[in-house]
Amino acid sequence: MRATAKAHTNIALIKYWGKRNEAIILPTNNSLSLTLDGYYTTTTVEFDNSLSKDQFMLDEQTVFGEQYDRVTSFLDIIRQMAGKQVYAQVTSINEVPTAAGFASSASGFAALAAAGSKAIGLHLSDQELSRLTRRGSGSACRSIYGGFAEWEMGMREDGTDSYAVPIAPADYWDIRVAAVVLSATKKSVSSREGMRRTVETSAFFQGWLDSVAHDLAEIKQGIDVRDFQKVGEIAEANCLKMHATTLGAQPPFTYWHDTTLVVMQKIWEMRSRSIPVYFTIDAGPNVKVLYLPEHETHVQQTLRNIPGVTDVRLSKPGRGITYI
Ligand code: 2P0
Repeated sequence: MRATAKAHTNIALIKYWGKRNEAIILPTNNSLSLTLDGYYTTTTVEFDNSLSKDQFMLDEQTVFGEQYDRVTSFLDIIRQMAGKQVYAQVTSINEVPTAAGFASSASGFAALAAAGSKAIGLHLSDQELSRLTRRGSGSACRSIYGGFAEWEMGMREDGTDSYAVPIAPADYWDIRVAAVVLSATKKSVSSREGMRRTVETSAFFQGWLDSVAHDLAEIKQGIDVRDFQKVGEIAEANCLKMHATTLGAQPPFTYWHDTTLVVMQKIWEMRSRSIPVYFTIDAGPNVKVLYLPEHETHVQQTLRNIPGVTDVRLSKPGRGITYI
């Protein structure tokens, strides 16, 4: 009744932006990501008949409130699947620095789903595990796999066909990602709220949806032939379209800070000097920069020298779920 799993976070190159069903987390579009090696969560789940409720320890602190509620609701799904009413002790260690602007929910729910389902005796395929993980946090369903993964939105309203599939493993292509950390301030619009507001009110949301199929087809072709320029161009354009939807929402909002734009312009300036670098940005101000290993020293130095940049953290493609 006890299992430990490790999961890495992922960065979306084609973004998940919009839900068609909030209760069971069904997206409005497919998305595609790269799992990263530097950021991960290790979680142990132990189901124990002597417990009268779930317990959740994160980085050696007992967790209460909303974060606890999300974990117990997710364990309820696992219990229901297994047909067992037994509470769990959940112990997680997060190696995802909040300041780097990566969502720890992706690695967190992937590790919880893997450890929890194994501990309770469910023997899930990767596809079943990804489908379960989706219920905790959408982007987490892609973290079941290493390297490139695509979350297929599915057509059914019961969610049975909405899960991630592997596109290429971690050792397929050594693309690097630099997380450019800007002076931290807490974001005022969560990604859940941002997505909801965009779907309900943004004048640009339909345009976003209409463009995703083309971006996905193109980026998959680029990955197939390891065409870095193509993958970078599509990822950057897709990110900009996602962020454009927030400006068309009511009330309008943006995740960008002034330094976000400065970093973007620096990337464009490097490209004008024939250095192949591209950016993507999630629901926050930090910029993630895509580059190839041979440009690491130059890219890192250039980014570190930008005023307002507090840190630059480098990452390689990472592996999928592992059990410890
Ligand atoms: C992504 N993001 O594809 C996109 C790009 C943010 C921008 O997935 O509500 O934490 O838990 O399903 O997965 C952030 O949203 O949202 C996200 P929920 P999640 O990575």
